[in-house]
Amino acid sequence: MKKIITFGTFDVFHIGHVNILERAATYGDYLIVGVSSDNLNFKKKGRNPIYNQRERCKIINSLKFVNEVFIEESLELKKEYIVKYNADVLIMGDDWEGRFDWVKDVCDVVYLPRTPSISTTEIIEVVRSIR
Ligand code: C2G
Repeated sequence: MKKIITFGTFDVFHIGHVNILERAATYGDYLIVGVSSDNLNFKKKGRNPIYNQRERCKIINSLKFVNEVFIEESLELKKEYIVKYNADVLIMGDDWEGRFDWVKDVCDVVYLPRTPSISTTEIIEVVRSIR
């Protein structure tokens, strides 16, 4: 069985998130998703997520092409997670192009094109501007 692993915050879940998870699933038989902890999100983006980690995990876990979900506590633990979950391929959006090539000794690494014109940050800005 070929196992795929991917990571993300998946805050304010949107079509770009669905697209990458759906495409990632087609690379193997079993999709594992590391959902960034609230703490890790704060470190990466300088703000707390809108949805907390328990809610974000529940949303991702409810998708029919996702088989397993866990909390990602640190970007540096990527290799440990890949080995622990026995993943054959790491898949990330191409905004991370090259950034995880250092795990190539334990699995294949594939970067997929992002869905254009949508992001959590943009959604938050649009909602903020509505009055
Ligand atoms: N994504 C996408 N298209 C978009 C927006 C996001 O394909 N329009 C992809 C990203 O490239 C990423 C995944 O969806 O692969 C999750 O995106 P984020 O929630 O923004 O994740 P991020 O905070 O980048 O966390 O260990 C890696 C990090 O945890 C990734």
